[in-house]
Amino acid sequence: MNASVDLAVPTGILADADIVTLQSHMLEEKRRVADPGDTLSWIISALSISAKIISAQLRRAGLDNVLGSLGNQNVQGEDQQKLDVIANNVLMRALGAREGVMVLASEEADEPVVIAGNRADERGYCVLFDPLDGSSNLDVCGGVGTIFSILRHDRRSTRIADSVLQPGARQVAAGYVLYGPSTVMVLTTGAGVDMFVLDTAIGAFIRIARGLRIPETGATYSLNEGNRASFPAGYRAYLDWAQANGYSSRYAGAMVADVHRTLLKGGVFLYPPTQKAPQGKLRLLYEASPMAMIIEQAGGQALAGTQRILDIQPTALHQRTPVLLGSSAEVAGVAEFLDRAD
Ligand code: AHM
Ligand code: MG
Repeated sequence: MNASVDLAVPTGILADADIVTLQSHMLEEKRRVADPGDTLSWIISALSISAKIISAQLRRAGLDNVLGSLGNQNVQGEDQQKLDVIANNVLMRALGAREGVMVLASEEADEPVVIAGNRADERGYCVLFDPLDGSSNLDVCGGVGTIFSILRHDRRSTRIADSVLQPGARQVAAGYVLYGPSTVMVLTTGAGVDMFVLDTAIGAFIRIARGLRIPETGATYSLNEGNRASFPAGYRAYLDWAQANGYSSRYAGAMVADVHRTLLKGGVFLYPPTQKAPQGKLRLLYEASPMAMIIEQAGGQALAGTQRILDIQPTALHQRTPVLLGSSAEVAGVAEFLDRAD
């Protein structure tokens, strides 16, 4: 007996009306973002190829024996994982070769790298990144991510390298890649937030959501509660209130995974000041600022305690900041506890 063959288009991306790759998305964006020479698109394309390479390396890490520590510390005094260095090299190579990239700055490098050969040009860009955020999750096959921030070169800086020291409000694009069960890129170029999933069969990021909006509320908080005793009083008072009001706790220990869940499901993500880290643990320029831009573009709020993260004028590449971000009403609720405790 002949089995009948169903030739209907299978469900999944092919069932949708439009199939838009990250590349074609950037062609669409070109009309809105002033991007002479398509430099921004080329930078996003370098981030995309880096994400594909890093994603492939991560999937094979246990087989290729590249898990674990390198035995070194980075400039922040943190243990470097082998994959931190691999991911950093991939991004440096892919981005360093792009025309119009003037400065690269990474969590894994002490100083910004000025790309030789690119003249100081107001159309040039600075790209800042955390190559592999949450890398201590690697050994247990937990989610990790890459975070990036893109700024135009600031002609007023006396040294080209100082051009990276701009408030987050000046970012022209920001985003992250989450390496989880799928590899997901979330991107903003200043007009909303879009989400792409890597289709490994065809090697392309496919847009799966446009104009993402973070839920206005969400009864979930995400923070390292082990540090509770050393949080300032306002954060402790908020936790007492949240627990008395049926809130859930979710914490992956990787900012990209925790912010991604917060973006999609609502709630708040926090990294408060602690006695050990009075400015918090997270870095302003390549962790807090790009995440703040994403969250604000999705309709949420992002504060450093009570000040807007995107308004902070940075003074050092690796400076830290407290982080409180997520659903607008939830962030406002935490901020009230912080105000009251002052
Ligand atoms: P990393 O950039 O060295 O990986 O550190 C940043 C990570 C974030 O992903 C995460 O939110 C935070 O550190 C977790 O810190 P803790 O282990 O103190 O909760
Ligand atoms: Mg990090």
